[in-house]
Amino acid sequence: MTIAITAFESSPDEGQGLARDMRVRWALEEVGQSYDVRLLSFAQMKEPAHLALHPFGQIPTYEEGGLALFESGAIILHIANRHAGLLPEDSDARERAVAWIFAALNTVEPPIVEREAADLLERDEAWYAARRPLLDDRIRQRLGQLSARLGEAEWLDGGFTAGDLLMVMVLRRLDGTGLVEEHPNLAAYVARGEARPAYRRAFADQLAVFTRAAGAR
Ligand SMILES: N[C@@H](CCC(=O)N[C@@H](CS)C(=O)NCC(=O)O)C(=O)O
Repeated sequence: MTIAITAFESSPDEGQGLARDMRVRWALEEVGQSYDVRLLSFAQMKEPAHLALHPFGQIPTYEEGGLALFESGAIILHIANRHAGLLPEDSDARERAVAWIFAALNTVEPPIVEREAADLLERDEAWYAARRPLLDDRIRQRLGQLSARLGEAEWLDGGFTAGDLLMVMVLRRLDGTGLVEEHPNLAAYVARGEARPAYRRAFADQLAVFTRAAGAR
């Protein structure tokens, strides 16, 4: 059955692979599923046709036959449940991998997104300069805890799972901040994720979209 996902027509990250379609692309590459990509402008994302798929008018979405999903976590979990390669066979290990999916999205990503939102929307506020270090500290606390848990292991719990895929993508949001590099084991963990052939294919595909859009301007 054909899989179709949505992505930015022209990503604000300029091809850095930080938009959340990258997670879905990577997961599909890991499990060897081909997919089509429907590119959307910001205006199209807020139109009724897309809002029917995604109540918040965002990307990514995922369509497969009669199934339409939104939320990158739900999409990754669906792909991981449907295809071998992203969740362990052992049922306890599988549940722990799901816990890491939630940890990435629910515990590690929120303070990172909060910092991004502050930089984007609050720079001109009088309290921005005072608040910013607090946001960094919240991220540092999570990174310290994550680093302690990862230790010298290659992945978070045994072999590579969907939990690692999402955690690497969440940590990548900190590219250029130096925060991940404060923990060499986390920096190496992200580099291991980025070195996976499936990651590289997904990254190249999303970059090609941006390059084409930039060339057409
Ligand atoms: N929690 C959602 C977040 C989706 C999200 O924030 N998507 C961004 C792109 S990465 C978006 O569509 N932004 C445009 C907008 O919100 O108008 C998920 O994980 O899928």
